[in-house]
Amino acid sequence: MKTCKNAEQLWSLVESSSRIVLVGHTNPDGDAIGSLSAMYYFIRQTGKSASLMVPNSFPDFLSCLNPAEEPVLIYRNDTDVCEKLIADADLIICMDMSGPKRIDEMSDAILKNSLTKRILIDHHLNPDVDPFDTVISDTEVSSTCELLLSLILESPVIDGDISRLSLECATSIAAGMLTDTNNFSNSIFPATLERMSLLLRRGVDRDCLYNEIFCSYSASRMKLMGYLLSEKMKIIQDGCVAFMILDKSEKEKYSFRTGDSEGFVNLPLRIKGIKMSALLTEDDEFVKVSLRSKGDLDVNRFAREYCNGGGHRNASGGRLYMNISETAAYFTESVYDYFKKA
Ligand SMILES: [Mn+2]
Repeated sequence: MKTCKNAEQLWSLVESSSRIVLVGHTNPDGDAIGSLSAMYYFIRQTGKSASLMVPNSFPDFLSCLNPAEEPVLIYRNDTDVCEKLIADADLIICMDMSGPKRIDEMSDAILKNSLTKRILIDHHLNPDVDPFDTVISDTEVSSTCELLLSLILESPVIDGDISRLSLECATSIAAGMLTDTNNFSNSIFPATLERMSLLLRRGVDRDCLYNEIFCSYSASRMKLMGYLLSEKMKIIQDGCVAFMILDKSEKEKYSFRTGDSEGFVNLPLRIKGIKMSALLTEDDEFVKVSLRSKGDLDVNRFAREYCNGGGHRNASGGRLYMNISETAAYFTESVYDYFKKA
């Protein structure tokens, strides 16, 4: 069995490697950037270094996590540099993704060199284990950052003593936990708050991190949120499902930047009776679908069956390859079909 829960294998691979590349998923979120920077700071503490990269750019509010001495490379902007680092790597660690599908055009480069060892560290359901030599997968954690903390605590360098962890590493881990749980309102497991407590004891400034991440939006982003809720939110399926569609002209009108729609999909879940919420956003080659649900309603299954995607039971995503004008009818029909089968 390739899947292992113990950290020993991971840290011995890191120890025996010298050219390490850390990879995060497309449209990087706080958990992706947080786990990259946390792993970087930890590896640096062991006297080594690593290169960090993601397929496309990440929102400004995550810049506070970006290591100044080894900034995260953007594959789409720096393809040649990234390709060379990947080709020369002896260890590639992919984090916060269920498989290479989540890194789009970068996956070819990652999978090309069969001599390179590949590790996956992730918390999503049904990881694609085949392309990896080692898979560390745990779905009973809030985030990849939380899983990474448990692994780091088991490393010989830290050996269970949180005071040995650098503050930068602790802060990056806390950022991933803060964002994936939407400020501790979902995906909380019994160990999640204990691990967060450790990070606070280590000196993480949660208030500062909260302000950096949740209170640094632009005015146009707030106006877009108001517009979507008042003009675009549709409620269907007898008041159980809400969805909003954001098209390109609206993105332009509200000077949309990467990350601006972060959190929008959660808002309709605050309405009594709403069990499922979706945000459909027009992108260049597809329509991006974000899905959230409450309780037993499984949007992972919905994403797999109707949206070419997947994720978690209460938080999933996918892509629709159709014109944005067709998506409202398609989504409504899919919801109807899904509820009929359930
Ligand atoms: Mn995550």
